[in-house]
Amino acid sequence: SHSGAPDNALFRLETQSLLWNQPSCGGSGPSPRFCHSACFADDLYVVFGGNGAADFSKPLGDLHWLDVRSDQWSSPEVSGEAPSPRYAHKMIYGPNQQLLVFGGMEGNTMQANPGVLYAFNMATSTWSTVQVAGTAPLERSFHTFDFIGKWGFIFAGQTPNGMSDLYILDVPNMRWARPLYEGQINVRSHASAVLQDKLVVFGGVRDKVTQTSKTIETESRISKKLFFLNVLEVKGGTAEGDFKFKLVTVGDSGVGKSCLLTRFVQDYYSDFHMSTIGVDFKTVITMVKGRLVKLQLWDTAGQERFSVVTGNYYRNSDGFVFVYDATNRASFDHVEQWLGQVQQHHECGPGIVKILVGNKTDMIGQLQVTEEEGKAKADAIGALFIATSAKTAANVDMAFLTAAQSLVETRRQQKQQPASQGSAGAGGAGGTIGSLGGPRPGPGGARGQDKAKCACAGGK
Ligand SMILES: Nc1nc2c(ncn2[C@@H]2O[C@H](COP(=O)(O)OP(=O)(O)O)[C@@H](O)[C@H]2O)c(=O)[nH]1
Ligand SMILES: [Mg+2]
Repeated sequence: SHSGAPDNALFRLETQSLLWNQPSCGGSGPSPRFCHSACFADDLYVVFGGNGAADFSKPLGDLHWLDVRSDQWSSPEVSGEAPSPRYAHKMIYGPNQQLLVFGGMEGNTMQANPGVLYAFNMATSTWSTVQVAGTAPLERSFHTFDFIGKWGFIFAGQTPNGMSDLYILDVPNMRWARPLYEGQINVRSHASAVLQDKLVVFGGVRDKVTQTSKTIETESRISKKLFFLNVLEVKGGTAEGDFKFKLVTVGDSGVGKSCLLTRFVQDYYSDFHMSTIGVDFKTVITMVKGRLVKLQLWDTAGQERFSVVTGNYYRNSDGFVFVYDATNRASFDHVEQWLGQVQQHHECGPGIVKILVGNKTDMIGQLQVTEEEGKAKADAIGALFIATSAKTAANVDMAFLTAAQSLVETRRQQKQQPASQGSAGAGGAGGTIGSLGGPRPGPGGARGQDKAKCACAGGK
């Protein structure tokens, strides 16, 4: 019907005959609802939550399932920490007979909090919250959540700051990871499906952020785009071992280093940034070409002067993120001095990645440094170049994930070099491999082999 009221009819498409029918089911099924979530748990078609009123005023928290062998509905007696009534969440059926629920809305507001993962144990009919390591995706709704292999994929949706992102829930290890993927898709209320090792995303509402002089406008339109997310080059899993890299941010005070890190790690930005004292680091686990990568991101807090930043900060770093403020020419002119400072404490050998980041590109009318100038300087100092805005999130993921990708490639090339070759590169402790301790990447990642220098690494 088109009365605008939620519905509770159940339809079934016979895939052989392509005929739709409405099975007559026994038991009492779910009340009329929309924006609920449903998935199969073996022979049970499970429905959880939703909203019972067209004006979104009746969030629901009940659980129902239809046994497709008998076409009988039932509603289990549940115990434990159940999620509050919600809609626009997503539910998947994971291993160990567990339903996993992420996101959703209770009312009309959302906060920039990390999302909570709920589990429902089908064997014991018990709800619980799951402890997951790593940085959780922000609270969101109208996202998708799919289970492929051993991983749950949470994609985009509506977050308090409207940004799209992709998170992987590594289910066996209960750990959040963020993969590298090309292109940023701001989408919500999309539909997803799994095709072998690909996540297929169709439709949704896409927010396009356009920058005119001095203004940023968001335009929403309904999409008919079909995306294939090839993130599942991860099929090989993490058997080869993880990479760990230390990345250090460098640059004048006020250029936006802390904002960039906060945007990358928590997908959050505020104009009113509180600075902390001392040196701080954040850890992100990401996925690059099927390998888990742990990025340790170091940030100085306040007092960025050449004399103050000490060798400890740079020691054993695998990469340097030089940041300038594109609306502040002095901060751009200081980049060479920062490089000089780094080089006093660090070898900057061939395995090291350098990235030059021109930040605050959202301030169109006030730019003092062009991208061309940025690129030229990056070339001159053997760095990659990326223009970002921590405020709009433009290219922020790209900046850090490009660094990670470049390091992974460099390490792979190094592994292929015989240990005796190319030892012309300055030796010594300068943080190449082994910087963070713990297991090092790859098969045969013995330190002797790691010391092999690669003439072609670093920079581009
Ligand atoms: N317009 C705009 N302002 C930014 C951006 N990134 C940071 N800021 C502002 O610049 C100020 C300094 O940022 P912060 O991250 O503390 O700089 P840090 O000293 O390098 O860590 C903050 O007050 C932010 O509001 C950006 O991309 N665009
Ligand atoms: Mg700072």
